Amino acid sequence: MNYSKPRFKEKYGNFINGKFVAPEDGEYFENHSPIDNKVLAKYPRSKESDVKKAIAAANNAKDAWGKTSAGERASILMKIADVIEENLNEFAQMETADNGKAIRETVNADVPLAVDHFRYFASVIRAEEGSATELNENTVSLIIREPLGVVAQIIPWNFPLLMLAWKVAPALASGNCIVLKPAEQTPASATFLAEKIADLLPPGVFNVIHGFGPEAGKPLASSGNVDKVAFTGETTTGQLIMQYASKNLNPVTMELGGKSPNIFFNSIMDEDDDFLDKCIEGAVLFAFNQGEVCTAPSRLLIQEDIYDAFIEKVIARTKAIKMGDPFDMSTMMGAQASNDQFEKILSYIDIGKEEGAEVLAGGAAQKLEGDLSNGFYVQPTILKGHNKMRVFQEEIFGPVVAVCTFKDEAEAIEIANDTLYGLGAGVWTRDAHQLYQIPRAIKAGRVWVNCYHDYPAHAPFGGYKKSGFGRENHLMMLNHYRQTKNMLISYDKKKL
Ligand code: TXE
Repeated sequence: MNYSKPRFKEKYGNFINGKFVAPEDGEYFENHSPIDNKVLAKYPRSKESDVKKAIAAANNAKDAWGKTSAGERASILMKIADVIEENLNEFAQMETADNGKAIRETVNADVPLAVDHFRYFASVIRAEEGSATELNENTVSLIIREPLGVVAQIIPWNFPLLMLAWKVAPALASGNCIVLKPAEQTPASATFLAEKIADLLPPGVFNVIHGFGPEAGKPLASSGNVDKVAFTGETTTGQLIMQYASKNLNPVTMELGGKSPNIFFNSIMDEDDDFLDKCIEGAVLFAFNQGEVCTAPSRLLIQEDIYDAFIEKVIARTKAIKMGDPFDMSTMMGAQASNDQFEKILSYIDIGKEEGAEVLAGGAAQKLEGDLSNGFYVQPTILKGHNKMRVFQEEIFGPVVAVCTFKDEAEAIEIANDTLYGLGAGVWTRDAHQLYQIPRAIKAGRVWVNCYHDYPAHAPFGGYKKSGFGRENHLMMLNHYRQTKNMLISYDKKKL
């Protein structure tokens, strides 16, 4: 199949109460494709009054939706999954046009994973059974889960559809109504989804508000008429959102930044075995999704006695990464999501150079031909230095990896944990002791062992330290979207 930029309408509305509506003050913003910097479409520049309308619609719908059975909700979630799957290529093309990521990723990862998240949460709510416990012979304790009501969800631009699925699937499965604000850089797939599922959900259950953080996100997160705020994005924005939500004592879940270590022990170096090739691929995953991943393995730690031999292979593999038209199935790395992001990444490469880091690969913007010359492309870049440098400590969110060596296990753990963040980590080894003990010692919510960047719906994901709190995916996520009611029933006729 030949993939290309899909056709967009000139402008779109907010999705409120089952319909697309214009912003109250008639203001729109232009959304550009980072592939060629051309305008894709216009979206509402929503303000507080639009947000209030969406929240009111969700509140009107919440009682009826909250009373639906798990079976009814599961069957709707299954249908949503089917709709996304039936339109997989359209979703993938839209996501590539909007975010700049390579089509081979949207076709093979973003969209199928989103489908699976809806199917997973449809299934787990069907599998849930009630529980009642006898506390003594006359007293029974019932544990009942109730939806929270209306949840505000604010998502970023790096995996627009998948981050939507991570948030929307468990919230709907638990019986909540939603007001979702996609990132202003990537409004397309949420709008397309709303269009496709408008008939599947009662009006008001799922609402989408477009616009900028301070104008639309802030009133949403600050509202006293929502019952929870879920956020994925930058750590400092997460801190602001917690402040807004705290005024209403609203619970929050926070998926924030990361600076994940990817640690390679000397036992990987066996040239006669495929596992070494797998390790090289694992090291190069810093460039996956142009490095715009909260768990990007952006610090590469290599045991010093294999450093020279291993880094030579990693550099060669990095230089072989094919950049080019994101709609070409053979392209491995596409455009950065925005001009801001592009400039931020290049400025970090300069900071690294100024700090004395050695450039082992890349180190500059990538020039492409024709229309693509206006897009935002950065070469996959390897910087050698030490863990105190800013390029080792600050989230760059681009295809830039900072590499250093370590002597032994203790030093590997020390460097790995010497960060404000604690989202992801990778450990690569053939040593049975290390493959258990090292992950146990790393302060991060997800440690991949002999693999990386796998995100199954049924494995919990979330951060330690400044990477946030709360978990996504896995059935434990349901409890972030529910109240627990305990009913204590006495069967004793006389005793109080
Ligand atoms: O993120 P923000 P930005 C990091 C990455 C990137 C940097 C800035 O390093 O370079 O953050 O990106 C909404 N009240 N990550 O500015 O601000 C905003 O509209 C309410 C890492 O795009 O976190 C968008 O919908 N909402 C991250 C969402 O928050 C507000 C993924 C995310 O935007 C708001 C994205 C406000 N005051 C960026 N301000 C990860 N680790 O996953 C913004 N928003």
